[in-house]
Amino acid sequence: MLSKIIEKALNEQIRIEAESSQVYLAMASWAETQGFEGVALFMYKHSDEERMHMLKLAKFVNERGGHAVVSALVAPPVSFGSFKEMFQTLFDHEVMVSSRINDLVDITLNQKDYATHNFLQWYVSEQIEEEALARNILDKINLIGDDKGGLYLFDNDVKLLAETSTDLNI
Ligand code: OFO
Repeated sequence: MLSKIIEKALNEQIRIEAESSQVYLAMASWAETQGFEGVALFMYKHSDEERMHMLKLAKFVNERGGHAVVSALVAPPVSFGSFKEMFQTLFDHEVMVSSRINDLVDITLNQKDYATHNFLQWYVSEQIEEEALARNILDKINLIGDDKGGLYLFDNDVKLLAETSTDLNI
């Protein structure tokens, strides 16, 4: 049985994962309107992944006798400036999520809830991969800058990455 403190903290994480899904969906839509099919596909998949992260938490909360709450979400931006800015936003967002997961792990230790602590290890590993991938993409886009030809090739690369990966791990 979950304590009220853990239930509240997990519900907060459910909201964060849902907002992540919305942010990446907005990025996908923006990239699509700019004609960048690969980046759009990557972001659509990323958005689905975040929804999966959210559902995994919701099911865990309910299985352990709590109540997963579906809360109101902050609307994401409509446009993202440039691809460089967009991938920087993505990277910063993932760093923020990692720090929230770490806070959650801390709470489970304080509360001696080892089952939830164990469950959260999946998210800890996931965040290591997500940050690494986001950093990798950001490095590439920093190299390209605003070069149109480079961006075209970058879009193709990202498309390939999104198509070949069943789990983007982001
Ligand atoms: Fe990309 O973060 Fe979920 O966990």
